Amino acid sequence: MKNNSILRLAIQKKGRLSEDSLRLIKECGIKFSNGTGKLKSRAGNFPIEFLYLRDDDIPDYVADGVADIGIVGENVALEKGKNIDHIRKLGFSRCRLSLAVPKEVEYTGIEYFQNASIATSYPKILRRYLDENQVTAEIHEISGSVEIAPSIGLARGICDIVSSGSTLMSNGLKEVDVIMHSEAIIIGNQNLDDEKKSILDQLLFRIESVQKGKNSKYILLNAPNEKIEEIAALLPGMRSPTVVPLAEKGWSSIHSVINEDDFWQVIENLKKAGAEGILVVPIEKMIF
Ligand code: PRT
Ligand code: ZN
Repeated sequence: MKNNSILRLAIQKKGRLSEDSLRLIKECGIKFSNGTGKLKSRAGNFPIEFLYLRDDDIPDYVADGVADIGIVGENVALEKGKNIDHIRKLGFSRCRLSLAVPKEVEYTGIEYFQNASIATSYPKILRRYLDENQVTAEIHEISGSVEIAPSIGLARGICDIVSSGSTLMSNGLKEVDVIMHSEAIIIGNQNLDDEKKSILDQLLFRIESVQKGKNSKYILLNAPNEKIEEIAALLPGMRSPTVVPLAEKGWSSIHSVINEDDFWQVIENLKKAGAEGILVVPIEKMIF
């Protein structure tokens, strides 16, 4: 690899994606300083440069090659993005893009919006969804405070990002249909050269290790030797569990890795099978 090759990553300057995007980069062991007000900065120990931008601008910059890759919500990638690759989901900034109507409306289905007007900042995604459902409606594109549109008589309903639902509730609205679920993703330029692709692969490898670590826990427990086989069968682990004899005769310590998703079920089963002194420890990174 030529040492002058550098991958330019666009991240949101200030907003809901910024903190988690920077945390992920740090967890990948990449060191940088991001002084406030900076437009860009360079990592000290990895060939990557950061561009700090408004999230809505990131898909275009990536498509044009001003940035090589970027982190945005899938909602923005789909709305603004043309000719970009969707490379990897990142698991943070989860939300949904939904249709909402005044709470007193008796909503029976998407036909409610037939010939109605809908306010949104996501006209492209909304239009596609309405077309798929054979609904003809007028779309009012507005860039902020979409939730006030029904109360000022601008629209019959809205299509907006929902997370906890409290914004809808405090504006007298209710969510009636989810158009898409969204989370932060890495998007990429479609014509990266081999050197940039190779840096991207290294970055993705690190991200994957961090993500796998987060989804897993290291577990240590004690068990009587005659129970080892039964307990080992409950622990899928990376290969098979490590079994170490304890000083106390007839007992062993068993170590393994378990998945966060079935964590409590596995613990229950281990206790039933005779496991004692169970310790569960977070994993920072997992390399295969
Ligand atoms: O300034 P810039 O253009 O960069 O930022 P922005 O203001 O456009 O975006 P920002 O920082 O608000 O959001 C960035 C991304 O975070 C979005 O594109 C989504 O992918 C994701 N995200 C996650 C959210 C939310 N949760 C969210 N709750 N984006 C917006 N909201 C807003 C929503 O628009 C609504 O006003 O929060 C309100 C709803 O929240 P609840 O919790 O009341 O339901
Ligand atoms: Zn934005």
